[in-house]
Formats: sequence, structure tokens, C-alpha cells
Amino acid sequence: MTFLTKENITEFYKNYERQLQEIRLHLKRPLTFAEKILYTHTTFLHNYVRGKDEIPLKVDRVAMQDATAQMALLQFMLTGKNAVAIPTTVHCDHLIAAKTGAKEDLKEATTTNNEVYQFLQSASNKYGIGFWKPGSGIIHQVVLENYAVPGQVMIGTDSHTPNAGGLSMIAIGVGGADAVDAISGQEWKVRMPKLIGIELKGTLNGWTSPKDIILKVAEILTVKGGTGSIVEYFGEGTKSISATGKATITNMGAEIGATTSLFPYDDHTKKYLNATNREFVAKIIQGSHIEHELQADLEVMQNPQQFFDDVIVIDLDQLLPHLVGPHTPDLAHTTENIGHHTEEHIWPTQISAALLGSCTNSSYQDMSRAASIAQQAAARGMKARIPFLITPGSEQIHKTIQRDGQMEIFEKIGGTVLANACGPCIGQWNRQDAAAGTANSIITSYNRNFKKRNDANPSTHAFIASPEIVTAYALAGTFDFNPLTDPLTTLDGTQFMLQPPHGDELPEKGFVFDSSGYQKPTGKGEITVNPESERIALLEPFPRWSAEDFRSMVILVKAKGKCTTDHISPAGKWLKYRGHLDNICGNMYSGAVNEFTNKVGRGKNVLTMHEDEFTNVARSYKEQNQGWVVVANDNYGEGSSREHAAMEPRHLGCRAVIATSFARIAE
Ligand code: MIC
Ligand code: SF4
Repeated sequence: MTFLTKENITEFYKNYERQLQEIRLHLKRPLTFAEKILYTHTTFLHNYVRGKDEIPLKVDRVAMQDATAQMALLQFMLTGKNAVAIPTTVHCDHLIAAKTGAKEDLKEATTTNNEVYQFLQSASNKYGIGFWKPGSGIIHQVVLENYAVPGQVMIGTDSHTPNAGGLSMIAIGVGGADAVDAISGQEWKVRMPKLIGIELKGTLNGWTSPKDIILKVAEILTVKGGTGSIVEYFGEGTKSISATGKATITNMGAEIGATTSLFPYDDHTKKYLNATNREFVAKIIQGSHIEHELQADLEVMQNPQQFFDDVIVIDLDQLLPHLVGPHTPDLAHTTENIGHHTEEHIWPTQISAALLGSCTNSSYQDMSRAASIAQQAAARGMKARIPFLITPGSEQIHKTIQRDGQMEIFEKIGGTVLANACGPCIGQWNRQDAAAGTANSIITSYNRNFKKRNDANPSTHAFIASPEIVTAYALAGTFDFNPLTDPLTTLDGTQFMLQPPHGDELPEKGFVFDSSGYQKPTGKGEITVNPESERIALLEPFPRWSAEDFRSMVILVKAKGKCTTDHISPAGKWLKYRGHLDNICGNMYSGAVNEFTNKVGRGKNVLTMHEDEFTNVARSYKEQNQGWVVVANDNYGEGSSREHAAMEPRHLGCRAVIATSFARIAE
């Protein structure tokens, strides 16, 4: 089954080529790949100044996940439109809690979230949106497998939307309000991004994987380094990376604040399209001889300094496996020094759990390479020393690794396979083994490791690495181990060295296709919202600003250190109120650290002089019509696309956020 039509794709590439000719006449200079896509999508041809001008774009596609789609669709309802103007999908993945295993967890999710799924399903059906039911997979994996088209532009209400950049698409994470602009048929504007060129030299080899490239980039650029920029990869090294490997890199580009990241079209892209029912896309590209237009112009690659705002060179032959953390994705270590670093900083050296999967790293290749490590232990009767949890990215991957044996290998070493969903990555982890407050370390193949993110425990130290490295540490159970140089010991005391991982890029027997979780919209039906519901509430427009200056504001929060979306509006147990603005306000700034007292989530009500949770203080100000502001450091609102982090303060009477700088989506 394919979700794209031949006619549309043919038409798209015809226009792409024609427009490029016009653009070349207008700009009279060689173009990077990102520029080609942006300029072929602008509704007004003009030489846009990077970092300054806003460029209006015509978006080809919108994707939304269940935790953000609720608010977006509630806003769309306010437009009074009958249908979405461009292809759009909704994916149920964030609301499934990981407890026992795939089957039971999915069953429980469908019961507890019934009201929300009903709302999303009926709204999708009515407005012409493709709906992917719970259990069908994580949004970014499903988009990569079915909808990504090289050269197109997509926006998505999730910060890891850039995952599709691995398939040469400009895919940008946005808040729901932006998505609503696009689905109502309006152009979507973004500040013309700066361009960071990353030249990859050499070839990936041995233990090193695509994940190590992005962990290295995060170390170099830090969590703010990509802000306002598109990261464009080029060079020989890109050709040694599979399409899904590239997606891992572009996915995690969100962690350096990049608007998006992009890889050129090559044989791996083609192979992936062929393996996922989109041969016709690759054929049309080939037939119209435009492969060279799905990458930067030659002059750009030869003289990158002239065309990019910044150029970084990474030699893949020299790259070592990396781990990053705790609490931030730009604090890098290698397998060689992690053991020393944990001791030095007094982070727990023993590991309490290893988690494999997420939208970043759950491709066939990831699972196969991880399984090749697990197999070496299984063959010697050895098991993981710690709980080892696996979340496949989609039902397609799940079924394929079930058929091809990787799953059995994971289970042999004691792994538990969870539902195809976000699960522990977004705090949907009903963790029984480490009570809150217990200091412990975990290792994941995810992309984010802010405090409290996975299990709500502020004392959990989360480290991120590639799937194969996560598996090796699941076997060792400690950071005092380097899989590249240290032996593992089996139950009978024999020692052996792990051999470097290997794994097929794509399944030899083809994928087991599964689109049973897809519901095609009919364009009919009603949307029902129970007025008593605790989970979904219709919206009312915010009152218009009177255009007068704000005076006599009080400060509700002066935040110390990071103030990410996970500090402003944490997920976990609050995910359930994503469709109910007033109820979700209960978590407002509950993760923010008070600069004056160091307390988390609490501050003084300056009208009563009593200390309380920020949310209660704000409510009391609101009742008395007392406007308030927030003061914060750098990169306010880093992380997620959840616009609740912006809507909650506004709903409770915030007049301004004053910060040294803002993350793009938050801004
Ligand atoms: C995340 O990875 O933080 C999330 C959960 O996917 C968010 C979206 C959300 O909070 O709903 C994101 O990345 O945008
Ligand atoms: Fe889901 Fe985690 Fe990916 Fe966000 S980063 S979409 S929570 S798997």
C-alpha cells in the first residue's frame, strides 16, 4: 500500500525543476541543497537574507502526534473550516505508558485514553486527516516509512520532525498554531535559516554508528549551536550511511536547536524508497534526471566556506563511539573515558536500566546491529545484567524483527519488548525498580536526557548512546567497561571480547508491511466533546492585547539554570491533560528552579507573602487581575514542540517572558 500518488509526485518534481531554473536566473549563484528546497517552496521569489528575513513557504505535508494534535485540532476547530487544505496525518504514539509489555500496555492505553483517541479519530475523519491508531508506531518512523518525499517540505507538531531530513526532506518541528496555519491553507513563515555545512569525510566503521556523528556534532555545537540554522550534511562520508542512519542524525539535530537537518539524496535513499513501497518516487527522480538537484551544487561542495555560514568537518575514520549526559545532550564522553568520568563526578557508575529504541534509533539496521551484540552473549548463555527494554519504532519494524529473529535474541538475553510507542522516552515509564530520589544511572538510545524526563526521578542520570553501545552496556551493567577493549565474563567465568556489531541495512526478505493501524478519512461525521470531560475542552480565543504598555507586573518565576519545555510543562503524568488547557495548567513551571530559594516549582505570592506552587500563585494573581512576568536565562523553552508551554502561562495571566534568548519553537 502506498499513501502517495504517482500523479502528485510527477507534478511535484516537474515544478521543482522548473522553479529551480527560475531561481537560478534570479539568484545567479550556486545553491546549497537546503536553499533549493526552500526557494522552490517560497510563495514569493526574493533573495532572502539568512537569519533576518522571514520566508513564506508553501508546505507539502503536516504530521501531528497525539499529545500535540489535540491542541492543534482544537485550534483548527476555531477556524470554522471543513477540511484540511494539505495532506495531513495524526499518529497515536505518545500516550501509551510502558508497564509490562506491548500487548497489555496497548490494551490499557486504549481504555484510559479512549476519550482522547475518540476525539482525534473523529476530528481526523471529519477534516480529511489520515489517522494512525495507537500501536501503529511512532510518528517519525511511520512518516519515514510511508510519507517522506525527497525535496518536499513538511512541518510537524513534534520537535523531532526533522527525522525525515534523512530522506532529503526539509521537515521542521513547530507548535500547533503553526500547523493550523498550514492546514488551513495559509503559507507558513519561518526566519530564513542560516546554513551550517557539515562535511563528512571517511567511512563509518566498526563500533561507530550514525548516532556517534550526531553526538559528536552536539558536543561541537552544544544545545544552542544550531539555533536558527539548517544543518546540511555533504561529502563522501554521507555515502556510507543508510537512509535510516541519516534519519537518526537529522532527528537528533533537534537537540542542538537546529531548525532542521538535511542529507543529500543518494543510493541509500533510493534503496530505502524501493524497500518501502515508493519505488515510483525513485523512478520519477531518475527518469527526470534530477538527482543532482537533490543535493548541493558542485561549486558549493568544493568551496563550502563560501556558501555556508559555518563549516564543520568530521572524519568518520577517526570517530569513536560516544555517550552523552547526564541531563544534557552535549556533555560528551567516549566508551574509553566514561568510567573515569562517572567516578570523577560522582555519578553512579553502576547502570540500573538500558533502553533501546525510540523514534531516533529503532530502524531495522539499528535493531540488527544491537541484536548482533546481544547474540554474542546469548550464544554463551549470558543475560543482560540489568533491565533491558526495547521499543520498536513501528509495527512494520516490530513484525519484521519478529520474523527475522532479532526479537528472539533480545528476549534470550532477558529483554522486554514494549509497545511501538514513545513509552519511557517521554516519561511514560511505570518504573518499579528505582524509587524517586534514588540516585541511579540509565543508558538509552533516545535523544533527550533532561532531568526527570524518563522516570520523573530527578536523581536518575540518563546517558545517551547508539543502540549497539546500549546493548553492550546492558550486558556489562556498569560504565566501568569499554566494549572496544574489555572482555565480558559469562556465568561460568569465561571471558570473551565482543566483536564489532554488524547488521543489514534493510531486511533481505523485505519488510513485513502493516498498515492495519491506518484509518482513511471519510470527510464526514461529527466531533463529540463531552462538556464534563477532564481531558478535552473546547478552546476560546485569548483576549486581544489592548496595545497598551504593561505596568506594575510582578515576577512569578525567576528561573535558575535551564528552563526547557520539560521544566515549564513536563510530560509524564501530565500528558493526559494535553487537550484541556485549564487542567494542564496544574503543571505550569513545576520543573523550574526558583533562583531565590533553589526550590523546584514553588515561589512566593507577593500579594499574600505565602509560598506556594507556581501554578497556584499564578491563579491567585489571575483572580486579582494582577499581570505577571517570567525571567529566565538562555535558550528558554528548549526542547519540545509542546505549545502548552506557551499557552499555559498566557492562560494564567502571564504578560511577558523576559529571557536572554529563546529556542525557536518557544519563540
Ligand atoms: C519530546 O520528545 O519531547 C516529545 C514528547 O516528542 C515532544 C512533543 C510533546 O511534548 O508532545 C517534542 O519533541 O516535541
Ligand atoms: Fe516519542 Fe521520544 Fe521520539 Fe519524542 S523523542 S517522538 S517522545 S520517541
